Amino acid sequence: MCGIVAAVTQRNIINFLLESIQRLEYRGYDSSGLALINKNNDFIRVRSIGKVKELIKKTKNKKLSGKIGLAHTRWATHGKVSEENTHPHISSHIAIVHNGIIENSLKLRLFLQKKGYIFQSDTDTEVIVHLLHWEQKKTGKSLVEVIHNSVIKLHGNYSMVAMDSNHSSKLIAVCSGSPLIIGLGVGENFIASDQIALLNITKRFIYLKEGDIAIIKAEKTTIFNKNYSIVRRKIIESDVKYECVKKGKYKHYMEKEIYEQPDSIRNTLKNRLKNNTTIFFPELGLKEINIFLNVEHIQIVACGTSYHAAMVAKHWFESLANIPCDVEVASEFSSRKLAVRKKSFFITLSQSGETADTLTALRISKKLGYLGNLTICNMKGSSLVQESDIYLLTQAGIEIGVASTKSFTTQLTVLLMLVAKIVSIKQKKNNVEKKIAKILTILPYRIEEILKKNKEIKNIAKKLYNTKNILFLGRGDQYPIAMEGALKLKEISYIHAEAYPSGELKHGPLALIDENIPIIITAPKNLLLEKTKKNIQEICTRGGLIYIFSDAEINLEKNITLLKVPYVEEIIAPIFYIIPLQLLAYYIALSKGTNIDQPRNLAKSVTVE
Ligand code: HGA
Repeated sequence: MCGIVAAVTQRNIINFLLESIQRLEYRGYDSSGLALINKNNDFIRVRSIGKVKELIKKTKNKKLSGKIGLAHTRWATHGKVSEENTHPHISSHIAIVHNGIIENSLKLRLFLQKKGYIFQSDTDTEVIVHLLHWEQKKTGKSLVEVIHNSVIKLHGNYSMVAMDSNHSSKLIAVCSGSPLIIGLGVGENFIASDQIALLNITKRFIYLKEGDIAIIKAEKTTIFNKNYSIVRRKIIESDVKYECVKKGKYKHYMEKEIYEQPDSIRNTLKNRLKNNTTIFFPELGLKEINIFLNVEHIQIVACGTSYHAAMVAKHWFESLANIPCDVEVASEFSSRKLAVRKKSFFITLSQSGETADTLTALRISKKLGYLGNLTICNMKGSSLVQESDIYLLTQAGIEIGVASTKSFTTQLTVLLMLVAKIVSIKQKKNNVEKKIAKILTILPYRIEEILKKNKEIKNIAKKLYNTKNILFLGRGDQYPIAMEGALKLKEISYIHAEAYPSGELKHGPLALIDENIPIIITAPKNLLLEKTKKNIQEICTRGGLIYIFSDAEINLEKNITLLKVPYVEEIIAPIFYIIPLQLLAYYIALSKGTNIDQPRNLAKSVTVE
């Protein structure tokens, strides 16, 4: 959350800052702002509430010019959405943009107020900039030294970029709790929260590590690690294409990302399936194979959509590999005393690899005696990838829509391959692996088929978009799919949606049923179908409006709408059945006219706890 971009160049960077910060808007869209140092070595600051387009409007006709500057798009944590609270914050000759939360900001604010500082905002960020100014005034040291000496006084996360109008040739960046990536140019250098912001300028990136402080000049960058020793960090050549960040023929990123799923799954399978019979993870070495040979329990920790993927994986770990698996929301995992099972292995899931709750859980897990840990993540170079023993990358490509779609189905693809591999390692035979490898090769085609149902789903959406509440039901591995379907709908249409296991309805929620509450059920033809049919009957007799997605024959009573979906192999049914629910949420939101890619109050990549 919160997007940062900054540059030090030989040219006027105003357009670069505006374009790049707009590309980071998915990280927060409460307000945005920028500051430049002009040729007289003065700060020029422009800030605006709302989307970056408001900031662009404000900068028009202003003839802004500067070769060094920084910009920010805010997801407010401290202080309401207002222009005063919008970054950059300035204290005399120092300006900063910040991503994170300063937990002891109140105490520091009181201290600084006593020293005579007058605060212009309610943010925790303004505390940092006055603290830096105070320390510099006191010690006369350079900004980088002052930052190095001051960060120990800050509790919490303080990824930030600072500049000093008395020394206008450099930016100072600090990486703490959320990502900062240096983009290397020719005679110019950049820094941003995400490579997306810089892809049209450079492909060469350095991912700062936790605790790093960097001095970025046009010709040179110098990085200090957390012990304040100069370090060389690896330069990564990005293979992400700039075109990926364009919507192309689609109206919304979310729509594009839903339709990209066959290809993102193909990319995730690429180089991992040999002859369509063997699953191949080059990332797993002898050490990991030994761990999986001995593992007796799996603990998965994740948030949001990734948590739902973990819930599906629990079914696979237990039914295919016979390994008990527990799944927990990351913020809860970190909020209680934990009893760790014997020979347990720890797995995290995250699209961005920067999810603060999940990172905290991983850090806690390292002290608890797990056999090891692994992350399944979409972002190479992210904090979770860097801090985990091993990582398996999903190849979903850049996901910009705040509501995750393709990252969910590619996570599930990797999870199913992983379970199959573990079965082979543990059972020393590969019949399950062979079967799953074969089925996974068909999966992208199955998804292409279900995507063709878009028109019928759109028609259902037209009937539902005015509803206030919707229930989602699923049984077995379809229950997490119901949860994910409900989450998609809540996120982008603001309709209240709840998911229940189908069998649980009679234990309470049945009381809600009347002719005004639609119920969405995914019911693949499997051993559980007969029980689900009984639940459908119970709802029918109480007048509920039922919409069923199924490949089975269902008796059509007057309040049942059946959307017949193509056949799919049972094991991949969760990956398949989420697609119509994603489309349903999308078309409902489209009919309602909500902001689909940037729903209110949300941001992608949740980098605060
Ligand atoms: N605490 C700062 C920055 C917010 C942030 O990083 N959000 O993800 C503020 O409220 O402005």
